[in-house]
Amino acid sequence: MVRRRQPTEDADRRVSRMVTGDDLSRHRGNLRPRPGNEPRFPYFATRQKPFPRVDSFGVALHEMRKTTNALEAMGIRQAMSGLRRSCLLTAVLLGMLAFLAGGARAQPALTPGQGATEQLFYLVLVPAVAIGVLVMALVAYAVRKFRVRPGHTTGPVVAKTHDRRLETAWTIIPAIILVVVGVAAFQTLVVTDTIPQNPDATVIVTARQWSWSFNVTYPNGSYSGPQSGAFTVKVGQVVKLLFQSIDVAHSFSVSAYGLKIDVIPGHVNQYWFKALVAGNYEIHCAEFCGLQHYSMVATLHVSSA
Ligand SMILES: [Cu+2]
Repeated sequence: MVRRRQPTEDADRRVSRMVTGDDLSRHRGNLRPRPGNEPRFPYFATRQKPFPRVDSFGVALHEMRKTTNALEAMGIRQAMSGLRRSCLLTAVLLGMLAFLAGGARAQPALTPGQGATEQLFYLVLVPAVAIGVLVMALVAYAVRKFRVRPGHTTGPVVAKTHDRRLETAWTIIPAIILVVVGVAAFQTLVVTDTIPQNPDATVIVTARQWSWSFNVTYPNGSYSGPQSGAFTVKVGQVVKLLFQSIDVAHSFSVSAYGLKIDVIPGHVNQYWFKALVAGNYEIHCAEFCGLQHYSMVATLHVSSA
């Protein structure tokens, strides 16, 4: 008895001949190897169970199996390729993000240090999100394009494993990004951590369980304090801060300024700020220092000059 080929098998062969050599998806997944059609790479021959040969929605199986390359080989062009669609989506998301970042930056800086810190934050955030979105889009594209499809039995004739230009690009571009971020981070540190030599006011901040007190001294020798729970400076004054603790470790934090520095017993830390906008700013302790740590708050009053 002569076994007749099933019509669907003929369709398989016809379609797989139409798929061009650079389509990696052909070696993902196997049907049961038929004589003369054994997979060239045994590694990919693990699947023994055939894929279900259903004819869903009245569409012939070989019609469902056409890849992008097969469509191109037949002279049919899609309106937009998957990669182009991914790039467009990435561009739209980046535009939205840049818009949001621009809105957030529209507020004026409260101190030079806060402005520099926020600038660095967005300089890192925007490219990081862009790279994340790009990687996710490429993964989604690759998952979709190279997914397992029935009838894909052999790999490309010449498998591509190296691309010198691509590898050079993905080495040099991250190196440039790291250098830019590193330089920007040091520039920010110069702004935030350079303690001024001739401040307009020096504030000795004393921390104890569980309150803050402040002694403000001026270059002409006058002073105010000690005041508990609040102190006042003027807009534009360069203020030097000296921190001491009389018991345990605390941390002086003005979150609106992005300013936080540890207050350690036996060691005087220094910091500085220059208020640019009048207002009242909350000071709180940012190091757990005992049961009433939560109540260790104070207020910085900035009066207009
Ligand atoms: Cu504390």
